[in-house]
Amino acid sequence: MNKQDALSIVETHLTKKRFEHTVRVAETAVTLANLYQVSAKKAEIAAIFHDYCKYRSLEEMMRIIETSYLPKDLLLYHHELWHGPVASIKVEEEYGITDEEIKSAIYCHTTGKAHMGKLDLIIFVADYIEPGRSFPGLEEVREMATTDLLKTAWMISRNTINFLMEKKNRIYPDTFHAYNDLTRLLD
Ligand code: DGI
Ligand code: FE
Ligand code: FE
Ligand code: FE
Repeated sequence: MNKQDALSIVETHLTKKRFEHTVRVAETAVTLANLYQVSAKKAEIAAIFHDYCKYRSLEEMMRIIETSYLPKDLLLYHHELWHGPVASIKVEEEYGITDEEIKSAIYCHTTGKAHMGKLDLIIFVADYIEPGRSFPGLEEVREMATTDLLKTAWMISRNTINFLMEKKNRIYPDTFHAYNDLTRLLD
């Protein structure tokens, strides 16, 4: 699938703001892909579809989790965690995207997971640092992204867990798995 077709597809499913975020994530992902020697084409497609299912109804997402191979424990956690895994199924069903690296990067973009591959890391990082975002501590993460992809993902993982704990939110196991695995790799 080419970039224009992919953008036209997702645009109809997203709000204007979310679509603009998607375009910026795609640009950021391509930059990171070139910097860290990953296929820019794959990074672009994964980025364009990463939030494809962000605005699906809870009923539809729930049904897809229940009737697919997705882990059922997702249903025990916040519905914000569902749109990545659900999109990884939908892009294959609806657009024949079977590339496991692309599907994986879409799947884990919100939480991360253990043993993330380079494309997973790039989408995880691009979603967090895209130029439209602004919050305390982000500049430090953006700077790290120019030199060390693993350390950057580690910082994001740590920041996300700190943020969620501060808000007394529950934390999905993959979020911890990402942090633990990245910490081990940095040791
Ligand atoms: O879809 P986006 O808004 O672009 O970004 P995203 O899919 O990365 O979602 C980010 C949100 O997800 C952010 O507010 C933190 C939250 N999140 C990440 N891991 C967990 C989580 N929320 C809960 N409750 N539990 C988690 O483990
Ligand atoms: Fe998302
Ligand atoms: Fe994210
Ligand atoms: Fe996003």
